[in-house]
Amino acid sequence: MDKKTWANLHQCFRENSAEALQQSFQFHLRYTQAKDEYSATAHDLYNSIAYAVRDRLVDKWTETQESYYDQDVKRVYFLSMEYLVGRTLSNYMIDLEIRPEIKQALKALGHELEEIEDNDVEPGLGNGGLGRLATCFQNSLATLSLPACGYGIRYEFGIFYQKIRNGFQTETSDNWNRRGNPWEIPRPELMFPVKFFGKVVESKSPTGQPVYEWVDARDDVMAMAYDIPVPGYKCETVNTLRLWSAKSTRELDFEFFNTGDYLRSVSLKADTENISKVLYPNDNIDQGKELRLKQEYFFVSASLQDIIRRYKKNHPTFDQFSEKVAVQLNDTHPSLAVPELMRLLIDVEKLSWERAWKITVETFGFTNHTILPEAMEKWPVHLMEYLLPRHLQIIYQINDHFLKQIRADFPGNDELARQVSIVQETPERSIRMAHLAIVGSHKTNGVARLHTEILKNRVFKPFYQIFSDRFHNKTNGITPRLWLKTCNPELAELITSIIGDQWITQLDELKKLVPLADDAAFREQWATIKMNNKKNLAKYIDCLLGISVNVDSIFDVQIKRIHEYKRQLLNILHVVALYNRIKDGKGDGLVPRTVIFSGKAAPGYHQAKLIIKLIHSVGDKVNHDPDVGDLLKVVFIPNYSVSKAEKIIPSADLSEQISTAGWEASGTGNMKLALNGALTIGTLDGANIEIMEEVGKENIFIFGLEVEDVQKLDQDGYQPRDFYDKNQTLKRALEMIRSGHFSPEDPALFHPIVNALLSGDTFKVMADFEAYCQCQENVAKEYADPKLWFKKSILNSANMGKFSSDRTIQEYSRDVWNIQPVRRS
Ligand code: D6G
Repeated sequence: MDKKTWANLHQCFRENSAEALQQSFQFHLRYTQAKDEYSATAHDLYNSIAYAVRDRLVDKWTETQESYYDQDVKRVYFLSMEYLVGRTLSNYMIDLEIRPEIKQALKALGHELEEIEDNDVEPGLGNGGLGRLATCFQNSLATLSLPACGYGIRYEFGIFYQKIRNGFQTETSDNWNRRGNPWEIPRPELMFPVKFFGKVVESKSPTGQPVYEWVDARDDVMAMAYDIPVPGYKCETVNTLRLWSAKSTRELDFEFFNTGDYLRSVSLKADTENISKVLYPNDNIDQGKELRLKQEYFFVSASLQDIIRRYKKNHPTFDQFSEKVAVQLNDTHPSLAVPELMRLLIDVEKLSWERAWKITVETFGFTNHTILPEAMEKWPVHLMEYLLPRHLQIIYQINDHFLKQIRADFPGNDELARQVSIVQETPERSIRMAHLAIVGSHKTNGVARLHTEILKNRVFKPFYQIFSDRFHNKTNGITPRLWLKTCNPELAELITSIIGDQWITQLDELKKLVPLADDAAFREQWATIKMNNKKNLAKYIDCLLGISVNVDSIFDVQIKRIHEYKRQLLNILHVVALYNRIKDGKGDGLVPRTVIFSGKAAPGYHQAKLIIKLIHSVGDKVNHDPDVGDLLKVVFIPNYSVSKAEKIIPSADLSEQISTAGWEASGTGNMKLALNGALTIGTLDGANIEIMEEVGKENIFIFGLEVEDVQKLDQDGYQPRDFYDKNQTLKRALEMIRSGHFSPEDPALFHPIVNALLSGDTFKVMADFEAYCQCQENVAKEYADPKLWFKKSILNSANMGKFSSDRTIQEYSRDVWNIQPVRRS
C-alpha cells in the first residue's frame, strides 16, 4: 500500500475529527452494512457509527494486549456469571471523548445522534447489583491502566423483558443479540472443550503414586470466545471482556440422521448449545438446577484453559503461575474454578497435589456478596457425581486435607470441623460452594464494612477463627464515568466548570464543592439542573404511562430488584398512610410526593410479584382519586435496566435504601443516587453506614432497627401483631389491603402479603413502620425548605469520593491481586 493510501485509511480509522468520523461512518454504511441512503435502516446507521467508534479502539486494544505480553505483567482475571454493561455507544464515545465530533459528523449528513443512539440494545447479561458491579470494576480497571480481563457467559437470552399487564409482571424473552452486536468480535480460533459425565479410573504411576483419569466423559461441548473491548476513560488502556458461547462439536448425529430421524439428529446440538442459552433470572436465590451447574462449570473451565494457554506463551513451567495470574471469584458462582484448576494442574499438567494446591490458593481471591440463606449455593453430591465425577473426587480430597489440618490445629474440636466442612451431610449430602471458595483462596472479602463484620462474626465465624488473616473488607463502588458524567451531563458540566474535570478519575476532588453548598447562586444552578432532570423524567413518565406528575413534588425513588428484604412493602404502606391522610382531609400542608418504583421480580418468586401488583393497585387508586390530585402519585416504571437507571437517577430527590438492617450486603444504587444529589432515607445497613459517615449524619435520613435490634427481636420472639395493635395508621393500611380496598375485583388477592406480615414478618416491616413514617415527615419538612435541601443535596454529591469503583479496585489491587498499572509500550 502506498503512503498516501495508508495515510487516508489511517485518517479514516483512527482520527477523531468530525470529518474523519464521517468518512468512517460512510465507509461502514456502504462496505460493512452494504446499504445506501434508500435502504439504510436506523439499525444500519447505529451499526455504522458503532463500527466507526470501534475502529478507534482497535489499535489501542491490540497495543494494550501486546504490552501485557511484552512486559510479562501479572494480570487479574475476573470471573463473573453476570455483567450488566448498559449502553455501549454512549459510554465509549465518552471514553474516547468524541461525542461532539460524532454529533457534528452525523448532523452534516442529516442524522441526529440521539435518535441513532436509541437503537443501542442493552445486553442484559445480569440480574442486578452483582452484574453491574462487575462492569463498573471493568471500567475502573481499564481507567487505572491495570492489566485485567473479564470472563463470563454470552447468554443468548439475557434477563427477561418485564411487561406489566393489569398490574402484574409478565416476562418475555430478551433476544438482545438478534440483530448482531457490533461491539463483539467472534474468536472461533479460541475454542475449548468442556467435558461432562463419565467416571474416574484409578491407576498407579511408575513411582507408586495414585493417578486418576477422567474417562468416558461426553466431549460434545466447546466454548467459543467472543471479545468485547473495554476501554478506560480516555482510552489509554483497552482491556478485554471475553464471553463464552457453547458450540456443539457435532452438527448432526449420524446415528439418527442415517435412519431418517432428522429431528433427533440435530437435537443433540441444540441440547449442547442450551448451556449458554439463557441467564437464570434469580437475584440472591439459588435454584439448584442442573443446567445452572453446567453453566458454572462451562465458563470456569473455558476461562481457566484460556488463562493457562496465555500463561504458557511466556512461561515454560508453572513456577511463576501465581506471580503472573490472579483470579477473582465474583461470588460462589465460579467456585468450581478451585477443583478445575487443581484438575488442570494435576491431570493435564502433571503437577503434584501439593504444588497444585499451593498455586491454587495463591491464585484465587473470593468475594462474598450476600448473607441470604436462600442464596448460599449448595450442590447435591449425587448431581456433582453424575456431571463432574473427577471434580467431586478432588473436592473430597481438598476437604480431607483441610479437615486433617483443622483436627491437628484444634484438637478435640469436632464441632468446628463439622461446621467448616465443605461437605454438608444433612438434610441432603451437598457441596457448600462458599466453603470451597474460602478454603481454595488466599483472601475472602465482603462488600461493605458491616457486611464483612457479619461474615466474620456470624456467617463464616468458624472460618474467621481458622483463617483470620484471610478476611478483609472491600466496600463496593461505582464508576463516575457512567453514573455522573454520562447519565447527568448537565450536572457534570456544572461541576467541571467550577472545579475542573479531575473528579472524573479522582472522585475525591468533588470535596471542592463543599464550600459551594453555602453559595446561593451555585445552589440555584444546582436546583435548576435537578428541575430540568425532573421535567425530562416527568415527560417520559407521561409518554410511557400516561401519568402526569408534579415536578415540584419530592421525587421519591426506590429502584432495585423486588425482594422482601429490600422492603418495597414498607414504602407502599407509607403511601397508603399518606393517602388516608389526604382522604381524611388532613392533606393541608402535606408536601407533594411522587413515589417512583422500578425493578424486576424473579419469575418464580410469587411474593415479590404480588408486591409489584400491590404497588400498581395502590397506584391505580391514588392516581385516579380527584381528592388526591397533585399531592401524591405512584409510578412504576417497567423493565428496569441500566439505561432506565440512567434516566431516573439524575431526577431523584430522595433515595430509598430501606432494607432490614443486616440483610443488604452493600448496595450500589445508594451510591449512584447520592452522587447525583439525592438525599438518602435509609437504615443502618450495607454501605448506607459508610455513606452516612462520609456525608455527615445531618445530611442523611436514618431510621429504624439496627442489626443488634433485629437480632434481639428474633431472640426475644418477635411478635409483629404487637406493632399492628399499637399503630392505628398501620392497622388501617393493612386492613384496607386485606379487605380488598385496592383489589375489589379480587378482594383476597393480597392476603399472602398481609398474612406474611402478621405471622412471621421475617424482614421486620411492622417493627420499622412507625420510625419510617416519622423519618418521612422530617424528609418532607426539609424538602419544603429549598435552601436547606439543596445545601444537603450538594453536600451529598461532594462527599461521595470514597464510593468511586476506582478506589475499590485500587484496594483489591493492593491487598489481593498485587498488580500494577501498565503503560502501553
Ligand atoms: C483481544 C484484542 C486483540 C488481542 C487479543 C489477545 O481480542 O487485539 O490480540 O485480545 O488475546 P489473548 O491471545 O491474549 O487471549
